[in-house]
Amino acid sequence: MKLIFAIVNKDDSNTVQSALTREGYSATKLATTGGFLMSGNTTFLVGTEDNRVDDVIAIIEKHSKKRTQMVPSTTCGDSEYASYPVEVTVGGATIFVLDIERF
Ligand code: 2BA
Repeated sequence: MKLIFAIVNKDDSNTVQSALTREGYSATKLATTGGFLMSGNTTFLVGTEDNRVDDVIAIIEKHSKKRTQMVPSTTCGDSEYASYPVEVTVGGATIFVLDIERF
């Protein structure tokens, strides 16, 4: 059995949650905050059988959009060009898959 951690944009979270539920997966949704942008995102915990991990990832991928966001360059530690915002691409989803010892 595996535990999937999936960090998605909060604007996609309801769509991802509905799709996982519709396909029969149990999921827990946590309100989280990205360390870089310091803005809200959503983390899903999904426990499932090994042979269903790819299906879960495909569902999450399908409903998680890529976005670009402007951030002050000071966030990147660049003091020389501090006044210039830089563009970062966020998402679709950041996913970790862990082995479950016991459920
Ligand atoms: P944030 O930490 O707020 O990062 C948002 C986006 O900012 C990232 O998108 C990436 O494009 C950019 N970014 C992050 N750290 C950066 C840095 N040191 N220099 C330049 N740009 C940087 P994603 O990669 O799609 O990540 C989205 C969110 O997923 C992150 O939000 C964080 O909450 C989580 N995440 C990403 N990688 C992670 C990791 N290795 N461990 C734990 N959480 C992670």
